[in-house]
Amino acid sequence: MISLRGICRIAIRGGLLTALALIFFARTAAAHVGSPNVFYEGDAGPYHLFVAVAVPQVIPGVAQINVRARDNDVNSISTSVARLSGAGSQYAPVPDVAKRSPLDPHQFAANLWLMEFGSLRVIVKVDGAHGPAELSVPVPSFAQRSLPMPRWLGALLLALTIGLAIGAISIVGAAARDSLLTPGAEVSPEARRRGRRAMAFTAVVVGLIFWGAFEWWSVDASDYAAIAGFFKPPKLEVKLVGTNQLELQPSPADENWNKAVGFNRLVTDHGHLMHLFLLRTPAFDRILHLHPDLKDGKFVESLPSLDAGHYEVFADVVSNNGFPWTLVGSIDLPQITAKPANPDDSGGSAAPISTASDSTIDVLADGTRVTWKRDASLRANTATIFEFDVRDPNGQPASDLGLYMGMAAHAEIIKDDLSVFAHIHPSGSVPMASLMMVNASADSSQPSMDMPMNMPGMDMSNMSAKVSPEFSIPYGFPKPGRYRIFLQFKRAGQIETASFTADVH
Ligand SMILES: [Cu+2]
Repeated sequence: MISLRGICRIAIRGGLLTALALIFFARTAAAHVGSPNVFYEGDAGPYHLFVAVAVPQVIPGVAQINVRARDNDVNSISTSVARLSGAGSQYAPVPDVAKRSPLDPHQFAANLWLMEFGSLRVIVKVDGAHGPAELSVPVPSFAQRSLPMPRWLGALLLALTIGLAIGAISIVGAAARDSLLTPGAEVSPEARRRGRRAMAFTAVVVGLIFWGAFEWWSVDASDYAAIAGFFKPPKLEVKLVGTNQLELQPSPADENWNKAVGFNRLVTDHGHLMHLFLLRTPAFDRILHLHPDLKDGKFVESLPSLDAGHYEVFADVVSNNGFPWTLVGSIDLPQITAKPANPDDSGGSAAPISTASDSTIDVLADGTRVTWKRDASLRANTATIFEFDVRDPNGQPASDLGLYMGMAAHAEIIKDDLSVFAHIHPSGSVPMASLMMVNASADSSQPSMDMPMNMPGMDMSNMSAKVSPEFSIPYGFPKPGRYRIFLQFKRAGQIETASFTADVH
């Protein structure tokens, strides 16, 4: 037999499953760890924009949108939010006009309420010298945590609730006792008994209502926590088989993730089903960027040469609805000597992060000189465009840069306590798959499988295209602390890995 509490839970859980299904089947997210904000650089028609979206920690919540126009041709910007795809995605509300900064006329700011979980897009409408234009930035809307109720608010609500209960009971009691009395008449013992019976009955009803409400509250709170938990990075089981075979499986503990996503509904991103990063800790002095193959439900990779040690593992995958995830795990590995299994596999080394100092120049083994042109002081929660410059051993701008997996560069950003891992590109933190979806849905005349070719740093139609020796990557560090940045690019057909250390305030 199912108890009342059971029925209550089943009803509400049913709602949760529907909510999860909606979130899952109509959304994209940031494939990162601890770095939920969205950074995007791209074009709204003739206008070149840099968009940063600071997402709220809880939903509903307010997202802060900052738009920076590169040129002097923008008169006004307005923003609104809509679903990325599916029902309602074409019906954006009336846009809010973004405020132009009085200090910097290129800068516009707006606040937008994100009311629902799921895959949303922020629509940026531009008006300026070349007429109106717009662009959509995919924004994942999901709870990162449950906000605790402040004690004072809980106490206040409890006091108000008790007051309401006493009021309800006494009103019903007085009505039952006195309402049939003629004015001025004495209350009979019979009427008093009737009043007390009504009060007792009302107390039971009020008690049941409160019990139901508290039950609802706690189920709702635990389900909210479950939704927040659903979006935590799934755990990865990593083991070494034989001399250099690495096997990766999602942890069975992440039951919901395995059911909703798993390894059998993935699509390729930059031509690979998985982008696997191995980082040697605690020194952060070795990084491997590998591309395992899916075989019999597991990802397998023949490891290339590497130095023994403890490695943290970050695995980026994208599910077939465009939803990107980063799975996390770790493994102790012995010294391995072997050839790379895949031409896109790469690796690099750096000085231990503890002894390194804030650095902006890295000279690689072959003399390639990489400069990170940045402010002397980096601030957390500040959207920035990181500019890089690659020079050959003679100090000349490198003329032989090519695309590495379709991009001018790939950057991996990891905080020294491993609480942040982000894998970003010149177009920003938005995953390619999401960008393709948003572009396809924004222009319904375009078949959804069409790949937009106008993304900065990306041109899949010509993999041997020349790349400028100066390129930029938009990002904002999510919190203060020490970070290691690995920058990967292709020079003269070789994949190079530069490294930097950044102290963020
Ligand atoms: Cu990449």
